[in-house]
Amino acid sequence: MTTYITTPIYYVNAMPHLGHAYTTIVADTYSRFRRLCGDDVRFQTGTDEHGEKIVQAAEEQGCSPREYVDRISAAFQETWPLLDVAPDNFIRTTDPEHIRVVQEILQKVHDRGDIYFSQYSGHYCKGCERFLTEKELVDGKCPDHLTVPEEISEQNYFFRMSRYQDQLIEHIRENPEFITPERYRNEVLSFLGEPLEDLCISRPTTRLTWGIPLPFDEKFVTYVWFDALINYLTGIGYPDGPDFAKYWSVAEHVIAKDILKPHAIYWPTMILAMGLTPYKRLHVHGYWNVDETKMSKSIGNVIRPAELVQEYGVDTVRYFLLREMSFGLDSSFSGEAIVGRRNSDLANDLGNLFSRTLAMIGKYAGGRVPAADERSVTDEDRALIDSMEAMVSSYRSSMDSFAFHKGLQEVWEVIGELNRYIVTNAPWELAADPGGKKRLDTVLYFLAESLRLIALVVRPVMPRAADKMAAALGLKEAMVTATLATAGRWGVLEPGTGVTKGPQLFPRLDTGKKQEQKKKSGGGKQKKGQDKKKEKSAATMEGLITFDQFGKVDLRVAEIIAAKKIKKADKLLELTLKAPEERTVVAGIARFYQPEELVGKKVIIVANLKPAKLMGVTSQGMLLAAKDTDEQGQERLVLATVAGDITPGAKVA
Ligand code: ME8
Repeated sequence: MTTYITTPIYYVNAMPHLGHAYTTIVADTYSRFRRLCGDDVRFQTGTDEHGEKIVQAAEEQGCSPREYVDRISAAFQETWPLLDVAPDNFIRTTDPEHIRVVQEILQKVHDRGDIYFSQYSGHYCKGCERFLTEKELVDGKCPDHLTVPEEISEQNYFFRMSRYQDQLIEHIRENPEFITPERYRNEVLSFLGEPLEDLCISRPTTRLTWGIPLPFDEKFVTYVWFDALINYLTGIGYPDGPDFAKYWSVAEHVIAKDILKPHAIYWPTMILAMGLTPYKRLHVHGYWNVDETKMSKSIGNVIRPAELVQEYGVDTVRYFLLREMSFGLDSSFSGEAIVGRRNSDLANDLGNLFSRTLAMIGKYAGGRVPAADERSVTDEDRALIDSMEAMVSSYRSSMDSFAFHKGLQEVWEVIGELNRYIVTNAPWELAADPGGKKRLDTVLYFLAESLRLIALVVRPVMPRAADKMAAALGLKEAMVTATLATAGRWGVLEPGTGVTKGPQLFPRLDTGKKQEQKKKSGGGKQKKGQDKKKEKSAATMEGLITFDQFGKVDLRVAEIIAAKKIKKADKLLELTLKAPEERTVVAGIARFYQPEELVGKKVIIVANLKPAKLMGVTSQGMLLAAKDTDEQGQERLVLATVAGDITPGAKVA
């Protein structure tokens, strides 16, 4: 299979920021994922360098447009390697080859009768670099830039977009995946419910010279969109290069919602007018805000990718952005949120699982992955294989449909299962038991093989962590570069493979220190209200939680109405609770309570815990209990119960 994935080409009137970084990391992750699936992939990004905004920005900097675009384009090109973003092509709209192709296409569309000359007057928004329709204005202003558009009347060239309206509607209807997520497809279809106006595609040279001259009238230059969108063709050698034939039919574009209309309406109609078939898929994501506030230079809360990487490390930044944002919806960035994900998902869940497993293989198996003993494989082990294989398959479909957050969530669910697997199997107890060797070997093999699969699937998101994991697990080069089809199944890791306990994958970030550093480095550009927010989050970081955070835990009284042992798990009991609806909870209390003594007890449960599978049983909550050791060093556990007349389901607060 073949994949062609692109980002927008970014305007050089601003330096790279968090929003640019997100889109480009998404495209990079997707390209790595498709390579993992064995595809021949081409990934393109670049810079958009013509237009009034650029001339203005250059004037403000006191340099020529040429000097200015070279400088900012270089800043974009230097940023991507810092984020481990590796495009195959970086295109600039000032490249001579691009200029030649734009002129060739303009001529072709003109010759076909789809470009005409006409008088025009309308509301021109400088920020959008286009005329806005009456309907788009909100209180007479551009809704995106909150400025009153200029009334301009001039003669210009127009693209006969209206001619392709019906064809476009049909194409969108026949191809449900053409624009995703669905909400954006619906938005476009609803816009197309009204007659389309033709698109003004030129500026007179009396008003703008920093653009591509129209081949049929030198007194005009192209309007930015007719120039910029064509980059997706130029970059693959339109019209007759071999790469064009190979990649155009599979083109996929990633953008944010701000440029939906140009990509979902102008671009496909332009393509139809050229006699080509439209791109394959358009993936539209939401906007990143910062601390719930719009990112803006005047507020001083613009997040720079290079600083992020320096502070948190590239893998953490990539993981955070993809895990935190539900693709398609807006999301908010905060230092607290990224540190939270780093410490809980990466350091606690994945990092600890990895270091504990390697340490145990070192201690109990001489640093070599032992072979699993067929006869000591339990139902729990078989359930684990099923979970791992199910994870690989759902990860694959989530990543393919750009639900990165979901793909990662699925991976982290099995990481949670593996951490529980260590607890229920207690390898240290097996090691202390003279007859426990075979079971111990089996448990260690299952852990190592699961980690190999996890290293494989996290690779597109965190290439560096995946490399470290592969090296520590002693994987050979061929295993590291293998595709999902060959390496994404159970049982590939060879017993006897030597493992090494390298440095920690994700050391915990000392949150207190980070806050301190921030204060020292004068990260105080925020508004006053935001400073307050920061103070609040500092309190959270030092181990205190806010009332709101506590309020998120739904504690309830539950009555135990049935209890039974779970086969082959001597520490677990399966409980049926009334709270007030019936639910099942698996509790690690079998060593402390007999099932029959539990029925009728009113306990306290965490009712809104994400369900988790334990030994094949889905547990929907957690019981509260107190634990300590008696004088002989024996562990004790007592459930938190409530006395008195209270209905099951009552809230504990
Ligand atoms: O529109 N959150 O360039 P541009 C998420 N040159 N993504 C964001 C974002 C935010 N807050 N801010 C920006 C242009 N982006 C044209 C494109 S393409 C043929 C021409 C990202 O520099 C997002 O991908 O304004 C958005 O679509 C893009 O930057 C806009 O970049």
